[in-house]
Amino acid sequence: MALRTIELWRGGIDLVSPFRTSFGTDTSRDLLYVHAVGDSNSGWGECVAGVEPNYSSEYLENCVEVISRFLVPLINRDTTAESFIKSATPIRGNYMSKACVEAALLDVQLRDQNISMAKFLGATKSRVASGVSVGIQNSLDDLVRVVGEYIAQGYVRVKLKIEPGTDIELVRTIRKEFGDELLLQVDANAAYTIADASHLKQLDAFNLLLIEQPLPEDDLAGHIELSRVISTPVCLDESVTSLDTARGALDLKACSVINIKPGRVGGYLEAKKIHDLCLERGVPVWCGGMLETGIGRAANLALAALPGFTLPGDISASARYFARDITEPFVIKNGHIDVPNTVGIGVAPLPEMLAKFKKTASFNLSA
Ligand code: NPQ
Ligand code: MG
Repeated sequence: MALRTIELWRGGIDLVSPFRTSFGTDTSRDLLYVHAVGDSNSGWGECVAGVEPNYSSEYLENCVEVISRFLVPLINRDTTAESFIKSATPIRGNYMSKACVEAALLDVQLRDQNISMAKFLGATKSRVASGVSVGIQNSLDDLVRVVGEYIAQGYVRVKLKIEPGTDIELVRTIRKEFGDELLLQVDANAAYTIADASHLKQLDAFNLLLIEQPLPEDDLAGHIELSRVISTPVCLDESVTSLDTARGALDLKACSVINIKPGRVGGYLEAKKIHDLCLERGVPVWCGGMLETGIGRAANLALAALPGFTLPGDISASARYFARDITEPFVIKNGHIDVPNTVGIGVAPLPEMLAKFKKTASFNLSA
């Protein structure tokens, strides 16, 4: 069961509503998929990079370049996800590029082996609790309405995007409107500095599950200091790019919770290692989201079904982001989403949706 070809597919899907964070506003999702075609099966991986380098330094066009010039040449007909990741060690950074190639290779090899991604990773759950990430709105009234709609749809946890100037009042309003029982957390996407520590300490009054990535990605010392000053648990997202950075952040007490995103850490194999470390240490983790379509969402569900994922994550229903997903849509039922249990990631692009995408590159593999 050998590989034959690596294809790159590009396209885009409009979002059902604009998604605003401290770093920008998105109205559509530009997409890059890696399609690994083998003798008997094929697999898909979704790149989580955005068009601009604002969530992190990675961006979509750069991923196309890195995958084409540096990662595809590492792949031959016998390459596996594991051998690929090992051979890609000399390529520094570029986590999102590595992750989507690895995901496509994993999907095809698990299909060849006739096992599901969930089983391969060690899943212990058949469905996962679903949380929702709510963008910055134009007014508090809009925010209350939007959060109310998501709660009515069954989301079991709400994450509010915050930035300087729209933070404490916003949390106070949502607590007042929806009560103390609501599982609530905030995400700053690195919009503050350690000089804001006493300001952020006001959040301690609202019994939040956590504050996610308050300070810049590289400011480990700042997160250590902030963790000492505030009682709200600090969770890292952008700062955690590998098992090593995860271990360092925990050893130094820069955070007490980790948001695991396979794309951000270079793949599902690395994501599982971070999960295993956190499980061993009793550190809660949850699975983040990058506005994935069904391809990335399916694989994330398999990961989030591991036992250490004790907090509800950002894996929402397809309809949270897209009127039509590229796969069969993932739906929320009683606050949960089913984990795919058929071979590989369990889903593939629908032909009528893929028809709107373009195959932009095709690389034939040698022996
Ligand atoms: C986060 N995701 O947890 C990210 C941020 C994010 C669901 O809040 C294009 C590419 C748009 C990546 C928007 C959620 C994005 C993006 C937001 C990542 O920090
Ligand atoms: Mg985040």
